[in-house]
Amino acid sequence: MLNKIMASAKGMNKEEQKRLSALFHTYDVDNSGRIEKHEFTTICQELNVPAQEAEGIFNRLDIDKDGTVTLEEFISGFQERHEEEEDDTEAKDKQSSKNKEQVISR
Ligand SMILES: [Ca+2]
Repeated sequence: MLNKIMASAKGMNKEEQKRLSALFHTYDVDNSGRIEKHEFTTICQELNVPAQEAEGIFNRLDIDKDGTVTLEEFISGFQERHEEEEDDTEAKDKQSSKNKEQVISR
């Protein structure tokens, strides 16, 4: 499992991995090692993220659809989005994604 984390985090700098890890633990209120859906939606409510958007983000992160997001899924999800950004988007789109990320990580 650790190898998979390392593989999916390839190309991501240490600083960013550390930041995502810290962010994960912020969401993981009960320190279960997984973000439960209700933990995620509760925090999104506090950040005034619309429930529908929160649900969409959660579903994207929850790769195996078991209703929880592990650190592995969390990092993979963000990594995939970074790859998408670099693939075919202009700087303007990148900026709007960045803003979204800041809303999530606040
Ligand atoms: Ca999951």
